[in-house]
Amino acid sequence: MAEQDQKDQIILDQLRQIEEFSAQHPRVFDESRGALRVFTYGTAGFRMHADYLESVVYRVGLLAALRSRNLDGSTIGVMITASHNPPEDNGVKLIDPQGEMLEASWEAFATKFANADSDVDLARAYLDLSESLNINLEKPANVVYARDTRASGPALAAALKDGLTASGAAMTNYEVLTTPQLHYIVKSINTASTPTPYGEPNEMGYYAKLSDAFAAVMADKGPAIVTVDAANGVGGTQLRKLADSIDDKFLQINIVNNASDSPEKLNALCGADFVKTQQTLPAGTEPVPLALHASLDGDADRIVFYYVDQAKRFFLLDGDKIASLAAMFIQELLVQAGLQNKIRVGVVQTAYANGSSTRYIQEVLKVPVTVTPTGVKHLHHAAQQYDVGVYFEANGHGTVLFSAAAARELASFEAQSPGQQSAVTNLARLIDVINQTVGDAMSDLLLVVTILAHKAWGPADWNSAYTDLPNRLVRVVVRDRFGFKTEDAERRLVEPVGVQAQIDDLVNKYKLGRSFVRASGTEDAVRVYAEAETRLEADELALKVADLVKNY
Ligand code: 16G
Ligand code: MG
Repeated sequence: MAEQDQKDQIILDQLRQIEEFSAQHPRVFDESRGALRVFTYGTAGFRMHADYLESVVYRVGLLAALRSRNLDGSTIGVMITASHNPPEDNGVKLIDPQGEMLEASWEAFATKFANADSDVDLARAYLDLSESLNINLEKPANVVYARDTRASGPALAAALKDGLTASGAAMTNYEVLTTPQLHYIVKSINTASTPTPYGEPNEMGYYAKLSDAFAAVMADKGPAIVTVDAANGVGGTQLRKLADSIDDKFLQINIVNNASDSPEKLNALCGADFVKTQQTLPAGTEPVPLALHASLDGDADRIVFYYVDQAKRFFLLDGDKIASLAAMFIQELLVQAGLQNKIRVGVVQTAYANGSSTRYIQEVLKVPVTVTPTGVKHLHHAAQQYDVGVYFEANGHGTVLFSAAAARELASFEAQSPGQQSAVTNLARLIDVINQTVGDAMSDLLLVVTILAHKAWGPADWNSAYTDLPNRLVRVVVRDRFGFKTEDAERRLVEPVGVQAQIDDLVNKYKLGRSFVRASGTEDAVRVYAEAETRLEADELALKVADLVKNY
């Protein structure tokens, strides 16, 4: 066969296989709408009831293969999880080569593939995308994947495997992992043959990297003691493995809600989302006063901390508190090293950050704050603008990014005193304690514990830095949430026209009042956030604004 014919044959084979396998993973008919269900790749990929997902996951496999080929065969990750959603849901998201979220321009391609009407249309969309981006379909494609502990996971992973097989991708199934572990593995694979490999590209390498750095930065401190609610998800088993690789003299972890083999219990009355939204203890905990507690979400990329005082009152230490603690500690070390003018720290938050945290970071720590729209990818990119970018959503999703230049500066720094030396050494070790690819509950746990140990602080000392303003979040079902358009990092409504002026009038009536409305990216509703000086006023403001928007 002539070379051109051979090429054509490879492409034709792929298209034929894509159609054949697609017939085994048909789109589900939505009885309630009397039409095929429509999908959108949102802030966290595709996420919905698992019954609808099989065709979507199959098609994500095709897209992952193209994404890899488009990036010269770099390894792409696919994670099957629905995070904090109920057990019957599932979801799927793509991970780019450096462990980052899928590049935004590809989200539309994912949506297009998921909504192709027929098997033939799907193969056509695949060919069209490869032609429009000049993707050579004969080139190798490499994809790795994993899933959380949901009952629907194995069947969806099988559908993904079919998508990868049909498109001729090489694949590795990492079975059950946390989302951040897969991000770590993707980055480690893609940096393996560079001068700065991120880590051993496997699960054991992940534990080794974190535990080595943690042992080094703890040095003569410890043991830290913490009780962790694992949401009955993947985080519990993985955290146990991490804890087993850390000496007891540094850290002792007690895990509760660790029934990952009972997937129907996932996130039920427990986990980071429950604790944050209900502002209360998870089921299955009887805290000792002033002891440190934490909750993970279903895929262990979020964490919140809390404790009770002597009177058994509950105190939440959420993402804003973590960001404040991390920024404070890193800034202190930089000052101690005399590097505060060379390495600039910044914090990235969303509109949901408590106003007290923003004031504390800007006015007390004198650290700049950037506000971005909701969704990790926005915060992550903004954090990359700083030498050290601390980013956290209030819900506990976040991490700290050290720029390559900052890491080099620390590595080559010549200390003039033992104090300077210890500050720089600790900063350099912190880089490896922190998962640089994405927010990671396990790595954030080590970060917080390290800082508390160095400060000799308990959770109440940490909490005393500032007092949260009372706040209230209300979910409002509206006729058309897409009619709500925002500007200024979601803090102001542009549409429906005129509503923002009315919100302003309400807000002005309350001391320290603040409120905003945005369409949810994961549910068919809008969310109203309000804060004010007292609990009563925060509740009242939230309800008034909710009342205002419910008619749109
Ligand atoms: C997604 C986002 C999360 C955000 C949440 C907001 C990622 C990985 N996850 O879960 O960061 O807080 O959406 O949900 O970006 P909402 O749009 O329904 O308020
Ligand atoms: Mg999550």
